[in-house]
Amino acid sequence: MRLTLGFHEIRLVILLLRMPYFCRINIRVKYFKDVMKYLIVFFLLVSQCGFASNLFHGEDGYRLWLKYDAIQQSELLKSYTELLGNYHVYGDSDTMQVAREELQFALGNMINRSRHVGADEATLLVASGENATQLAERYSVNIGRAEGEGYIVKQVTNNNETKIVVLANTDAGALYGVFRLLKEVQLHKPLHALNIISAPKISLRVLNHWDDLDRHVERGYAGQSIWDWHKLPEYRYQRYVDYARANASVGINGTVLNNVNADPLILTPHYLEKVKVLADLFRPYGIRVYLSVKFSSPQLIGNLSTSDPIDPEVQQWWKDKVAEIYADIPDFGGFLVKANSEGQPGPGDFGRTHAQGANMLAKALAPFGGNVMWRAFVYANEKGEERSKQAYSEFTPLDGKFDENVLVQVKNGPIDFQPREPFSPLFGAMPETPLMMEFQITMEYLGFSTHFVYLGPMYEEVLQSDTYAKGEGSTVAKVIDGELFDHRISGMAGVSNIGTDRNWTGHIILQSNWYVFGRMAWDPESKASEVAEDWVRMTLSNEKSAVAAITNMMMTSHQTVVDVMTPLGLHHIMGAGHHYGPGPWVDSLGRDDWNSTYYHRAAKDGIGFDRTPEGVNATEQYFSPLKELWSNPQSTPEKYLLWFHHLPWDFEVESSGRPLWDELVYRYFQGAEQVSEMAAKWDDLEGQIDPLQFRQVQMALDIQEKEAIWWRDACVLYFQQFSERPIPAKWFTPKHSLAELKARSFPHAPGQG
Ligand code: BDP
Repeated sequence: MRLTLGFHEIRLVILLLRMPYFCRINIRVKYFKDVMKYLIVFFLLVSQCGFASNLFHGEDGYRLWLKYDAIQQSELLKSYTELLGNYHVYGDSDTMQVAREELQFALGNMINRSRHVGADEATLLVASGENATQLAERYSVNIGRAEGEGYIVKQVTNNNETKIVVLANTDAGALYGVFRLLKEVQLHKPLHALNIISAPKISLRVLNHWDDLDRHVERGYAGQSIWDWHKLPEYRYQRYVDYARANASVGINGTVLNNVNADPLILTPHYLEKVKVLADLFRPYGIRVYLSVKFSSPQLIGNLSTSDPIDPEVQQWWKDKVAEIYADIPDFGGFLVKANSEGQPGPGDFGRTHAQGANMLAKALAPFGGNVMWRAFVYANEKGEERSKQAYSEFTPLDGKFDENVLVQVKNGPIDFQPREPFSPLFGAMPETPLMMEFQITMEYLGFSTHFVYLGPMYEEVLQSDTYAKGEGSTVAKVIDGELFDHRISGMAGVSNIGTDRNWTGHIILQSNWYVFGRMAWDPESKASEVAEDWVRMTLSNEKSAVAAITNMMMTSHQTVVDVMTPLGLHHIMGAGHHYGPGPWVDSLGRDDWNSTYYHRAAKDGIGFDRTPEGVNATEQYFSPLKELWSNPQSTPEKYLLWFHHLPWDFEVESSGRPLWDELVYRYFQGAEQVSEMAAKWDDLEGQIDPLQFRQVQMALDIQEKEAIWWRDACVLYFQQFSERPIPAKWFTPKHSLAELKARSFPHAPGQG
């Protein structure tokens, strides 16, 4: 236990010591001091036992970035009250109704005035469709630019009257516009020059919940699944609605409720009745519900003898099932499918291709406007092909063979959500198929939910990577938003980090990953730093110095976790199964491609995976000039060095001039140092943010510091067996022995598969 003296504690101690003066009582000073000493010790103990938060104001994080705290600055308050205090929301659809409710709630909190009045009296007008078109004419606004779910938020003047208008073509667009306006207020932005036009660049912006029907969350570290299947359909938590509000506030418009390792029962009437309730609750917020389905469902719950996609009975079974779903959920989004991957059934079991499997489902969904999101996360040890190459080999021949309403969902990297990977070579290589991005928001490979990691920079790095598919500038962002190959539908999925923890994500900072996912799905050109700043200002503090300090910490936190775990392009060396902690020694799992030794290839002659033409030739899957650049260690970015190359221990690392071994040790040393620095910087924030949030992050940083040293020692000592070189003493001396670290076991680590 670390004894932390916050400024509240110090203030109280001083107060206690000065009591005789305040009380002006005549007691013997010596006796008084003794009593005070006991009181102080008692107080400190209580405060360190976690009760202190009860004594002070504590923000538990439930409100996420929608805190809507009261505006204190009088000038701002005056202008907001003048322009926003009286509003009118046109229309009475459920969506316009929730837009009205959100305004009422938010403005009531922020400016203490919130009145829905007649359109003439109102200074804030919110409208969609025909109403918006009329207002646009009256105020000379070009609404055409707010396409689809887009919106315009603008200050307008007509006959000397100044108003704020939120205009959209659709109801969902108007709701997004309302959230955007509320964001401006939360950020304390002036309204006078307000002129925002925004429309999503990606059509399907979807969370993937890896939630099981028993409420276990695969790779979830924030409590149980928020879907209480057992109590549905009757029992509807307020949390369901707050979940929808949070998603709508960042433009997320879809949610896949259940795990990709799907339980076939989700398609039975018993569960569909529950799914319908969630769909009804989310609909007003512009959110469509999707389900993960098991490919063998016709056999498992339909009593058929096969699930072969070309079997007419199987096709009919899916058609009937889809019709049954749409009868209750008319805006059902469609299916997400993990097939022939990690033991899941798929069309391959019947000698059919992924396209045949996907198209069978697509044909059932098409009449209702539903989509299939077919995952490209496939690999099989038996294939004998190196794992990073398999998805490309299997899917590129199918380009052009998928039905119109199929999207192929591709993880950002070619292996599996590692702290850092080069982008998957599939991006750019399937011009005829809409490829959907799949990012991991949850913290499986990134320190579970105790590490301070903001993923914005990682998402940005991937999205801004140039695939060169159509020459320079063919970024991953342009592939997935449909621009590069002119696709009608586009998508981005994020594997959710949400659970029943009061603060939703287990660690307050990790709320930012849900937030940035939404922002980047809306606009994949977003800047991670700007998004981080917005999030900090709405969630933690609006004070300049705190905003700068926290944003800086967030922006470096991803590189830190890479240095802590897998620097220089190392990957997949986590503990077996649960992926908790280091496990570079893992070499005895059922399949080669689950073992750490398969990936790092450390030996006396060096370390790293030769994926060049001299090795497994994975570089050939990339377009020129990447395939040439990445085949040569001198022209490979250092961050991918050991991903693509097996290099001798004395290979000179260009940026530092150090031999590879020294550089590796240095990176691990630096990773642990960076975490300590982060902890120190966080300590400096005491008193600047809410005490409860401050303490929670501080305690998590204690864990992260301990684990960074664990990673450092484990990896350096393990690899040293091969390098046979010393650990430069100027950096550190390991705290643990390799034998002790290898003996650690964590049978109850959370989030297991
Ligand atoms: C891996 C996870 C596993 C998932 C799998 C997937 O460890 O739990 O089922 O990805 O994406 O990273 O299907």
